[in-house]
Amino acid sequence: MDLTARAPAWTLNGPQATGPVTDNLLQRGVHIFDRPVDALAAANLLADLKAERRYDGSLFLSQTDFDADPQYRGVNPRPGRNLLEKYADKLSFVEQAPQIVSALTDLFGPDYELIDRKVVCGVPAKSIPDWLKARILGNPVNNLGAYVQPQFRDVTYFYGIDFHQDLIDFKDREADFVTLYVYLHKVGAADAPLFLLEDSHKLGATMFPHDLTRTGETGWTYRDARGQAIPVRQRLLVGDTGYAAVWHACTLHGTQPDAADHERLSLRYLFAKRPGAACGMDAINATLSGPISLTATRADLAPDGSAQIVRNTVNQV
Ligand SMILES: O=C(O)CCC(=O)C(=O)O
Ligand SMILES: [Fe+2]
Repeated sequence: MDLTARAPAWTLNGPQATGPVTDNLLQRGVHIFDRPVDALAAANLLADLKAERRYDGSLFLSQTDFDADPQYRGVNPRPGRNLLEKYADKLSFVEQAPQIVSALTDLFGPDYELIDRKVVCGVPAKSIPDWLKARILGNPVNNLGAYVQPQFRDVTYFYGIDFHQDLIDFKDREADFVTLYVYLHKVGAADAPLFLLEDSHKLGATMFPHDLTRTGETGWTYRDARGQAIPVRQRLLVGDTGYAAVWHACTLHGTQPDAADHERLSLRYLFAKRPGAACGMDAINATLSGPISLTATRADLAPDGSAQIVRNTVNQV
């Protein structure tokens, strides 16, 4: 990522100075950290997380138990049921890392809010029971929370998720936040890396599933419902232990199902602006050519939370 300091494309009235991270989110929708967070601390946390449980077929309910009472909602980590709560005092390698603090200060000013933090697990194909694989085939969002045993729902488990904006979980909220992702081990092309579409934040908030047409090896055309179309570039987020990236709430990204023979364990944070003085994030949002909030963020779910659209774009790459 080009970190060369250059004059921002906008000006702010007020004392808030912003820098290269705001500039990268404004220009590309993403900032990839040159400097990873402490890899030793990341490996240490990973060892703890692995000692907690096996991230394999033993996570799941039986087909009979699932079908007896399918629950699609309320199956993600939440306060009181979040594995990271147990390891809160081991997270300073991320939360106090100078490059992370400086990036968040660049975007939000010194007073920003942590709105969520959790472990995300990409579950490898071999760990998913056959009945479940058949059932979720082709679904755009394979969050497996509905199918894992209740005591394991303190982590979010994915078997791929189609291109989405993280705003998807926040109807009626402005895109006043960013996602910070940290890899706890080396993530290569086979380890369910994130695919991110650079420049895709520029259309603002749009409804999931998104209108994307491939134009080449890494190129896509992205359309909104208002008749705008822009070219966006696919970037594979691969890197070593401690790799970190931060993206705008409207930046499209997704993952393919985990083809490796092991799980991918990562940290996912959301950080938001606190009410107050204009900050870098406001300057970014002022440049978007679409809304910064939606009254409905997704059209893929039936009223009970199960999938009613079976279609997937990221898996066609
Ligand atoms: O880690 C993944 O597989 C993707 C997760 C993701 O995009 C999310 O949690 O919003
Ligand atoms: Fe996401």
